Amino acid sequence: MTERATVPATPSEFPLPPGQVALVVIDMQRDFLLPGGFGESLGNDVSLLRQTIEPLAGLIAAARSMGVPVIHTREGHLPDLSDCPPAKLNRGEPSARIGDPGAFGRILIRGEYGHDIIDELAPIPGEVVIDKPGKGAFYATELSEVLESAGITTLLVTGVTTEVCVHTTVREANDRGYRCLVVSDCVGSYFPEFHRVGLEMVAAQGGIFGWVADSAAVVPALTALPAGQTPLNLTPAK
Ligand code: C5J
Repeated sequence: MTERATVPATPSEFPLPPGQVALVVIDMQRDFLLPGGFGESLGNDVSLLRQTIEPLAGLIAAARSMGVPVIHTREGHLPDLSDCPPAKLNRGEPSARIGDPGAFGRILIRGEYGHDIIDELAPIPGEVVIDKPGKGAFYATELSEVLESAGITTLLVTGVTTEVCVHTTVREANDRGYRCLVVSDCVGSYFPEFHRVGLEMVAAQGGIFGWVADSAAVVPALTALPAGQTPLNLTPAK
């Protein structure tokens, strides 16, 4: 490992141990990001999420070029909604609920066009895609087994939204012993204030949940890793 395989981060430097790093891309799905989709139908400004696409595409490219595994997640439910608790399905009074018909198919239902990842960040063959019914990527998924089988200890966490699925996943990962760095320009929220505070919460108190740095700091450290060090025994998507 060279000196550059350490990310200058808040609240302290974040080393990238060769062979132990994965890039996690959370819920970059059409339902959340496409103009005219579910997210926008709830009154949200999707451009706040879409500004993550370009830096995240660059980060994913850097990870792929170094053999660092890229793990994608999708929030969504089975067509019969048997994995969607009533407390999630019925809360609030949104104009459209999970499972209702939307502009891109049934909202947040596995197999629908809107549930899948946006074209710009589509997984490539061999990359793991974790389908999750909750906000956190560890709850009711195979993520723990995937990471353990590959010897991953360190997560670069990206995606949407900062204060919901990114935060929940970082908290779950932190409790499971993973070191998490949240890449600030590669996570996004419909609420700028929640985004800002969400990032601050991760790194506060000496890094209570993890570390924060932008992609301009992460990419040089990633590309300083020895190429191809990461074990390739990740379980691909079902
Ligand atoms: C939300 C997510 N916000 N991926 N999902 O409902 O953060």
